[in-house]
Amino acid sequence: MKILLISTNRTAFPMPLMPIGACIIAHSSELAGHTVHLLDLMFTQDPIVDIKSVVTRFNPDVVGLSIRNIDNVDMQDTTFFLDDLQSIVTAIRSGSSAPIILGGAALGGMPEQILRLAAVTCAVVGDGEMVFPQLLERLARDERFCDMPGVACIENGVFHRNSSAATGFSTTCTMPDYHRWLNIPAYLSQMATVPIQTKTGCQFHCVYCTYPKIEGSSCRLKEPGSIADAVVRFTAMGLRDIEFVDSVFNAPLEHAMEVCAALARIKHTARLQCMDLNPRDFDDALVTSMERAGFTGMGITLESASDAVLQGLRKGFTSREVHHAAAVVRRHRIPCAWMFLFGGPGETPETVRETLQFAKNNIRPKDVAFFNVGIRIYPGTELESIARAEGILVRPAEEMLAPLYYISPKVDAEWLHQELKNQMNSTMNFISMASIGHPLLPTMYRISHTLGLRPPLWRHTGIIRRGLRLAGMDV
Ligand code: B12
Repeated sequence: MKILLISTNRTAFPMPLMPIGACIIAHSSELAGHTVHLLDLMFTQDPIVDIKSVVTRFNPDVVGLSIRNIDNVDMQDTTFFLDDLQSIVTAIRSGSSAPIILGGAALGGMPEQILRLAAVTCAVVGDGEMVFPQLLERLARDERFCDMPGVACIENGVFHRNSSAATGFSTTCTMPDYHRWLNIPAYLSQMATVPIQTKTGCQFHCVYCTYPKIEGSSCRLKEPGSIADAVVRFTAMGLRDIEFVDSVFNAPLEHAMEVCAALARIKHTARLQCMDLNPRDFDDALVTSMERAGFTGMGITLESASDAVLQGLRKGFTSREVHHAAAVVRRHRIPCAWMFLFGGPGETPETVRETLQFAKNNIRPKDVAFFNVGIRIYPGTELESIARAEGILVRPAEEMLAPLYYISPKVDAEWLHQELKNQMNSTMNFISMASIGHPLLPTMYRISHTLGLRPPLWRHTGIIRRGLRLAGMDV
C-alpha cells in the first residue's frame, strides 16, 4: 500500500525536534513492504498547501498523522497546538478518502479527546512500530481493527481503547535513517539533537505525569550493544549530537550503567546528552560512566527541593537525594541543567523559598536552573483527583484538552511568578518558560551554529542573558 505519514509538529521552541516517532513508523512501514512518503511540517511555509499537494501527487491508501504535542505546558503564555488538527484532516479529506490513523505521544495522554476532536478512523496508543504494520494488514484485507491491541477508536459514539500489553517489543534500538525522511541541515542549523531511546516505559508514580500512560509503567529495555551500534552509525553519517529521549535515563540504573559501558567500549565521536535524570539513583559511579561514555550535557529533574512538595508530587525521592545529587554533580565535569516545577500540592511560600535557596546555594554558575510554574492537569492522573477534591478543577474530563493548570491553593500565583523573576534578575543562569520561548531563540541558534557552537546551548545561558540584557532586553 501507499502510506502517507505526516509529522504535524511545527513548534520551534525550545528548538525544533526531529520527529523520531514518525520516522520509526515510516521505517517499520517500509520494512513491512509498503511505499512510504513522510511529510514533515516543521519547516513548511504553508502546511495546508503542502498537504493538499502531496495527497494529490501521492494518492495514499492510508494516511498516518503523528501528533507529539497538545500544548506548550506554559501557564503564563499557553499555546494550544491542536487547533490546526481539524484543518489538516480537512485538507487530507479534500483530496482523499483514505483511512486516517493518529499516533504519537499526545495520543497516549488523551486519546479519547483527540479522537473526538479529529473525527478520523482510529488511533494507535503507545508504541506504533509493531501495531501500525499489523493495522495496515487489516486495512488492506478490509478487516475489523477496533479490537486490535494498541488501537483506540470511537464506534457508534462510544470510545474503546485496547491495552497495548500484547503488542510485542523489539529489544534492538530502532535507528531510522533520519537523512532519508527529514531536512537534516535545517534541523542541525537550529541545534536540534538526534533522538535515540534506550528503553520504553516509566516506573515512577508522579501525581501529574502521563509518561506511564504514554509508554507503559514497566520498562522494556533496548540491548546496550544495539544502542552503541546506533551511535556509531549516526556519527558516521555526521549526526554527532545525540540525545537519549527516555522518560528517565537512569531508571533502571543497571541498564543505564550497561548502556554507558557499551558506549565507553566503542570508539565514537558523538556528544551525548540526556535531559531527564532522577536524583534517586544518581551517584558518582553513574556520572563517571557517563563521562567515559561521552556525555556533554545532562538534565536532572527535581521539580522541588522541599520534602513537603516532593511528597505531594509523589516523586519517590526526598531532599536528601536532592542535596546528594548536587554534591555528585559538583565532583564531575558534565554540564547540568536542573529542572524545577513550582506550585505542586503542598507548595507554600516557605517551600518556594526553600527550593530557591537550594538552587542559589548548589547550582554551579556554569550550570542552569530551569523554572516552570503551574502543573498541566491531565485526565486520569492523581493530580486530576487532587484538583477536583480541592475545587480547583470543575471541567469534565472530556473538556481537558484545552490546557488547565494546578497551583497549590496555599501559594499566590502572582507572588510566585514575581519571586522567581526576582531570583532570575540576580542570577543569570536561572531561566524560565519565557526564556525557552523567546522569539529570538531561532536566530540565536542559527548564529551559534554558524559560529561552530554545539548543543546544548544552555551551557552558555549566563553569557547569553547578560548580553541580551546589556542590549536592553528584559530576559
Ligand atoms: C524527550 C522529550 C522531550 C525532549 C526532546 C528531545 C529530542 N531531541 O527529541 C525535550 C526536553 C527537548 C522536549 C521538549 C518538549 N516537550 Co517533550 N517529551 C519528551 C518525552 C519524554 C519523550 C518523547 C520521545 O522522543 N519519545 C520516543 C519516541 C520514539 O516516541 P513517540 O514519539 O511517542 O513515538 C512512538 C508512538 O507515539 C507512536 N507514534 C508516533 N507517531 C506516530 C504516528 C502514527 C501514524 C502511529 C500509528 C504511531 C505513531 O509510535 C512511535 C514509536 O513507538 C515525552 C514524554 C513521553 N514519555 O513520551 C515528552 C512530551 C512529548 N513532551 C511534551 C511537551 C509539552 C514538550 C514541550 C512543548 C515542552 C516545552 N514547552 O518546552 C517541548 C516541545 C518541543 C518541540 N519542538 O516539539 C509533552 C506533550 C504533551 C503535551 N502537553 O503537549 C510530553 C508528552 C510530556 C508530558 N508533558 O506529558 N521533550
